Amino acid sequence: MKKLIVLMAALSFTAPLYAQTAAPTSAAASALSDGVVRKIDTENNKITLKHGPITNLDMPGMTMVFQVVSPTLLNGVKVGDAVKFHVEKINGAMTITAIKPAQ
Ligand SMILES: [Cu+2]
Repeated sequence: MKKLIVLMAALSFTAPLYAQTAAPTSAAASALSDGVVRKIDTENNKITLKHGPITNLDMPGMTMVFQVVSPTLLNGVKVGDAVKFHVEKINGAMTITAIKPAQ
């Protein structure tokens, strides 16, 4: 039990540090992938995308649910939109850090 508490304390300490370093700085970190919005869940900060290959995560195209790093990211897109987005693995969850309608 004590071990678990120590682990959780360590996780909660490292999480904000990771969030700070997750800001896109390199080409790979800012790579945009193509997708189409299938569903938006503003209550849970989640979005379902049918996406093309995500090169920075070595993921082939599929339809899946993503977390968004901030609820405001969901304001600029709607169901049916073709979008460009960037996703990072943050604390084990695929998390969208940027998303915008495709031109
Ligand atoms: Cu996927």
